[in-house]
Amino acid sequence: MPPYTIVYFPVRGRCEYIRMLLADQGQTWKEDVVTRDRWMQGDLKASCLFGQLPKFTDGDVTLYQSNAILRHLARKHGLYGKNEMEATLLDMANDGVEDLRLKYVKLIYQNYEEGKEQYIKELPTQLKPFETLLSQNQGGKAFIVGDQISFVDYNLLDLLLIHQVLAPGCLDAFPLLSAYVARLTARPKLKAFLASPQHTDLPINGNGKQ
Ligand code: 6SG
Repeated sequence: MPPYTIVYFPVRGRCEYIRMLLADQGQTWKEDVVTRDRWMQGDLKASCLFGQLPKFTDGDVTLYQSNAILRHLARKHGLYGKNEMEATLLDMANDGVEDLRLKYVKLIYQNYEEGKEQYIKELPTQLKPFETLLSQNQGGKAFIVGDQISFVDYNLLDLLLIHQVLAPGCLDAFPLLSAYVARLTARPKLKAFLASPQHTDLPINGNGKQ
């Protein structure tokens, strides 16, 4: 029995960066898929700390909030930098990823038809900081911070992959980000996960938009 369980809707959504971390780290986990009908019954929602999914269990411990789950796994699996300074920079980078993810989620769930064009127009300004961060670390040839993979790399990779679906070619003007995506997605375990039905069969979002 794997120690980890992901309780979530049948989407990539706010679990795909957690799944990518687990898959790349050679971990197994159980999926407890919550259908719309199940969620609408209300009892599960009422039992969740913030009334939302994902819910994550690690043995006896139950966690909520996808970024907290990601950080928990980072601490357990040595993915939180090699010193305090790197951990600080990782926190900064992850908050940047979260800021753009929130804009993306707002577009997808609240403003897709009216907002997509403007969103794509402003996307280079939103992506630039990550190109800058990469450029400041070993000329962009490594990871987002330091010389080993971290939880932020999985979160940022997911963010970049979903934006390539929304706006194909959006990374073309960013050579370091383009090479970073190619490099990370070529990691054998991550590559196998991204090619598996576990990833490809799930929609990115819960409303069919992408
Ligand atoms: C939505 O926002 O899938 N959780 C979402 N929605 C259901 O009743 N800060 C935290 C974090 O963990 C954000 C959690 C996140 O990082 S994820 C949630 O629980 C609620 O609030 C996106 C997603 N959406 C699918 C979905 C949810 C509501 C409508 C579509 C599934 C289908 C119908 C109900 C459930 Fe549905």
